Amino acid sequence: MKLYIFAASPNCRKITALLNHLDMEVELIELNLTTGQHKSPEILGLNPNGSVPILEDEGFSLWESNAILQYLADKHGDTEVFPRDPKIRGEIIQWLYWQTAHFGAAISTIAWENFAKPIFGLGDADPVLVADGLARFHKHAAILESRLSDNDFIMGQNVTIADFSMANTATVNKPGKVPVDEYPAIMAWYERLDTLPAWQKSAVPLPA
Ligand SMILES: N[C@@H](CCC(=O)N[C@@H](CS)C(=O)NCC(=O)O)C(=O)O
Repeated sequence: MKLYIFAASPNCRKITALLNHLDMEVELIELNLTTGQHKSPEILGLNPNGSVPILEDEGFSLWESNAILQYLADKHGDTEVFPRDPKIRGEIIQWLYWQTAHFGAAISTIAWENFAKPIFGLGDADPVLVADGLARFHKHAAILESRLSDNDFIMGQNVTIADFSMANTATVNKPGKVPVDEYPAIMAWYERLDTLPAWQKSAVPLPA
């Protein structure tokens, strides 16, 4: 299997953390997003969005980081990170959708405006977009905070792909001025994740 990534990307971190956790080997192919390598005809042939991560497995290509998490966990077998039990599995999938649609989307807006835009030479943060991202962030962070107040990880005592997905912006939160530090249970969960070697190893310094 080949995995196309930009190692500092939060959506790629989800996948590398899972690969480390399950001790799975893939060929990593690093694309430089700052020079547009992800928009080449070859990459667009694998993913018409021209974004990473992309997984390639014997002629089959898969994009969307949360789909890749599920595929890799399933290829590995019945594991605690994505068990076959329909109720547990259904709830993990619920959190994955919620990450894409709500929590992750709000953080993406804030961090893109405050941190990534200048790196890509796209100008200053738009205060209207930042305010919108912050409103959505606080609404959804309160839900995650409540969930994590009684649980070590999103699904209880065990780390699952929902955690690797939801925590993906950990290195971006501070430079992106995402106010996660207003949520103590979320902060404690980030610290708990940081004790896992697979998660630690997936942290890559951000481009300046
Ligand atoms: N929803 C997608 C988002 C993928 C995405 O936006 N990836 C970013 C890196 S974190 C990217 O490749 N951006 C470059 C672009 O879209 O041109 C996923 O979860 O995989």
